[in-house]
Amino acid sequence: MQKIILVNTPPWGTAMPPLGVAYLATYLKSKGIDIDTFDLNLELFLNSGDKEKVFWGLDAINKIPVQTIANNIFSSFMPYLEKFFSFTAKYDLIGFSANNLISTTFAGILAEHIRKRYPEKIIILGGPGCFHSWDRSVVPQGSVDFFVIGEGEETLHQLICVLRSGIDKNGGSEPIPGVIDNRTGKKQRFIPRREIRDINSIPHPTFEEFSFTKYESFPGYHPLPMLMSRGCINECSFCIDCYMSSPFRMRAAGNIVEEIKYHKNRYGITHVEFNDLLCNGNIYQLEQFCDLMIRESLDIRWISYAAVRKNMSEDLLKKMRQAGCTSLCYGLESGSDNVLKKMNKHYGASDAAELIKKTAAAGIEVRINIIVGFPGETERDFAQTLTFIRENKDYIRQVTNVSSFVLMPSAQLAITPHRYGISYLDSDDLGKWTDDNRLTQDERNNRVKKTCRLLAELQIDNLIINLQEPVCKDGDRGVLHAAGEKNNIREETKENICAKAVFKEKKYRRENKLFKFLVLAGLLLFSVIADLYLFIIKKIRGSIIFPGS
Ligand code: B12
Ligand code: SF4
Repeated sequence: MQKIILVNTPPWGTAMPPLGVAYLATYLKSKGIDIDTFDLNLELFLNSGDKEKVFWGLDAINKIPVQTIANNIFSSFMPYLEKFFSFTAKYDLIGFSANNLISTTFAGILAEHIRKRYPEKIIILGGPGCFHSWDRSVVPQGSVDFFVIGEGEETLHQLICVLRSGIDKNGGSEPIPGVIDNRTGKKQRFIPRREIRDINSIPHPTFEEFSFTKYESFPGYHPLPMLMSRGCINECSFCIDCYMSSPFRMRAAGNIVEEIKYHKNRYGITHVEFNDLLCNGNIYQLEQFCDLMIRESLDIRWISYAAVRKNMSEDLLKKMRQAGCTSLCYGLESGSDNVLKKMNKHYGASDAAELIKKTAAAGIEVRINIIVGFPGETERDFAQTLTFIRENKDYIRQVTNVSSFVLMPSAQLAITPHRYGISYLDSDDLGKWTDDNRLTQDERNNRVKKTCRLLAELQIDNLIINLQEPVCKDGDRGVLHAAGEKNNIREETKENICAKAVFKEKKYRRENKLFKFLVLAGLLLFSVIADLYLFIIKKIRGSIIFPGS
């Protein structure tokens, strides 16, 4: 097992090389393992016409069933993919990187074809798109040998070493932490891998495998993706991202700045897009990073996601601006204290308003995300969100995502749905739930539309609208290819796929009203019998105090 290739699968961003694959490539090379990479996502995008570009749309996943998109990408690029399959012939191990459910579905199709042509190849699938069981349920059985769950550096390295050593052939190897062995199709023991504690020890990506001129770039804008941290400090009740790479760890200021200098000197980058879940998980270290950036006068601009935190001072925000920060995207989510509390956010609407004002005053563009239709969100709560946007319109540059709330199976909310008043209306469709206020999917979508109308009225930019509408409206169908339509596609929403996989594994702790009733009835019966027993004892002996006591 000598030749290895890592392949980035579509759809994913096409403005910059994929960060996950870049990290893995540099890490393996640092361990003396020679590998190639291939950005299939970019190549297909560059070969696509207007019709196919729809599949790369950020909200395509909410409009068109995932299998439809994956099948259509496959049928649209068949001639190109034929060449790709022949190209893979020279590799012994093919590692697909999947960033979302569409890319996992697409990687599954590719793996199935490669398996048919070259049964001896080892095929591995990793990335955020196959982290959860429901994501993996879309991969055809027998196509992928191993799934790598979570951070891939150490896991992939160990897996390659074990496969190369041949120990594994005799079935003698112990389960590798972070790896699901999918070869037999039977459930195997899975040991999660411990996160890499000291993330300063991970060599930063060199990106030397990627051809920069191919990525979309604008005059004066030459970005690269980076991470200053891994994980998150919070556990919002609806979130699943915080479990993918936990706990929160931040790189030392010097370590981050060294990487920026490297990319600047080698590639002449002008911008950095931090892909962290939040850049302000450790305020002290963030400040150290800003101080160093200012001292080094690197003239690099950067953007990031951030959490609303009460301890973001005016001074810090000014320093961030001075250090090159031009935009922060806050996961603000709601303008209602009631909803923010249910979300397990550690701030109220007034804290958020204060922070975005301070951010804008420091000269940093404010982007926010909004979720509407959260379980327990009343008409009044929703109105408060709209009022929040209206009152703070002068400080908000963009509402990046307006999303109808989606129940993700491993989020706190879905594990204890009764605590949030959620009841399922259809066990096969996670989209079909209601809450104590009888909030319906239609109403959730209505609230998205109302929010978007307000944004249009206030002339606030809005990038992604995540509606949870019935799949494949006629308008969307128009963009699909006839070939894909004939493929006997199962039309399922993202939520359908989640629900089926999770209900099948019986991971859900669904509120069982009958069970609750039986327990209560049992307790009642027990106390009646106990009372009766004591009453009879008293009648017979004249006292319930036993002799000698
Ligand atoms: C930045 C980002 C984007 C950027 C990407 C910009 C870019 N070019 O870098 C943009 C805005 C384009 C984007 C788009 C989308 N995104 Co996005 N994105 C992210 C985010 C925040 C960070 C990804 C990242 O760079 N991570 C850092 C790298 C180093 O980590 P990594 O990729 O996970 O790689 C590690 C491991 O996974 C593993 N690994 C990775 N590949 C492989 C391969 C092998 C063989 C092995 C062994 C291991 C392995 O090893 C790596 C190193 O440790 C994640 C959040 C998250 N928690 O991951 C969401 C996330 C990946 N995105 C997500 C989604 C859904 C989307 C969109 C569909 C948009 C949408 N409607 O929500 C689109 C995708 C379609 C499209 N057209 O692009 C979801 C995927 C959920 C899922 N399981 O399906 C995530 C998890 C966020 C979320 N919960 O909604 N996204
Ligand atoms: S702050 Fe963001 S990433 Fe962290 S738990 Fe909350 S929603 Fe998830």
